[in-house]
Amino acid sequence: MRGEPQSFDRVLSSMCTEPHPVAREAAARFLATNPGDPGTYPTIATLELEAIERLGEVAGLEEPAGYVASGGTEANIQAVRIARERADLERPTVVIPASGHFSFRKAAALLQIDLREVPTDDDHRVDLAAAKAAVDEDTALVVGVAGSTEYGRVDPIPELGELARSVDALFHVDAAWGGFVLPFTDHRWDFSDAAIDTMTIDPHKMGQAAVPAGGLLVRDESLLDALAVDTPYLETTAQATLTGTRSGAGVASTVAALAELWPGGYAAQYERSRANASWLAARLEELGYAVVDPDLPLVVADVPDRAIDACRDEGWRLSRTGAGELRIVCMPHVTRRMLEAFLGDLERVSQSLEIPVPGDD
Ligand code: 0PR
Repeated sequence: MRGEPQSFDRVLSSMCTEPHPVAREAAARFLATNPGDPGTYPTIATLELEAIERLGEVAGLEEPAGYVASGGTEANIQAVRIARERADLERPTVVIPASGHFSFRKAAALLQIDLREVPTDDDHRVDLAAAKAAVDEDTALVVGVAGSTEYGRVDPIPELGELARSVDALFHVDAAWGGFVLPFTDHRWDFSDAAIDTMTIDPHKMGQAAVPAGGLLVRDESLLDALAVDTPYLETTAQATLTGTRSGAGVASTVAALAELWPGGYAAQYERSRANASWLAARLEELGYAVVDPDLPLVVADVPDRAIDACRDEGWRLSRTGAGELRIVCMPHVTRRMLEAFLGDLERVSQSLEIPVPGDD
């Protein structure tokens, strides 16, 4: 075979990153194992219990249950499925901030539930009054986002939990990206802070595990019963995952990364990423761009499309928000030197193409 995986040198758009060396090594070692068949592959099945134990510690959950999913999409779909099964409503609704990840739209299509989208406020967090108006007796699930995909914002999680309780709905927190940085902030986001039933928390994002490693945590093991199907010809009798056969690489690399990095390594990484985000935001402001003040390590700025496209032509991997702004995720592989090189290119292409800075009249 020819071909090499591309390097992360110019990747500023991704929520995945270079796996930590110990995670990479563990993934390779367990590549051919299948935690979907725990009777046949008991070693990886035991490691999965350890992965969930450790994820529970990150998310403030004693006696955690759940599993290592293929990613945040599967974990979110499964959370919606749990709520739908439990609610027993004719046409259940899921109340979700407009900032919710598009995986919930997949869940809605697959599970035939209605999404009721709640607008966000000026700071890109859910509008709580609008959320209150959106819930009713048909609400099976309320979703809160702890680290939103576009702006890295954290919804008022305890308040949303209370709101869900008030209509006897379940409460799901999507901390797919935020879960490995939020423990080092003042945000109230985890199981010890709020009446959370289920959570998505992905080791293959800020957790520095190898893809595919998503995380679904549930407060009470009985919530998984809603997902279980009988498995007559396996040695175990039931399976709660959406996938059947799945690679043990994600499970093993999750355990390896957490054993190596929780909590000190992740805390240090958070500080580095946060400092890079603040620095980048300040530099973009100096250059005259309107910047959305970063909370978690994700920077959004109003940079003209032509400048973004020209930087892309230089090899930079960049993404835009739905509103068209430049969005840069300060993942572990994103260093200060990379950001300096990017800003140098941004200034150069803008000058040579005579692209004006918005608002700089
Ligand atoms: N929940 C949140 C909050 C997410 O940000 C993501 C993925 C998911 C769930 C789904 O996770 P999986 O992809 O593991 O299933 N986040 C973005 C995505 O859709 C990250 C992103 C966005 C990457 C825009 C690049 C980009 O240009 O992949």
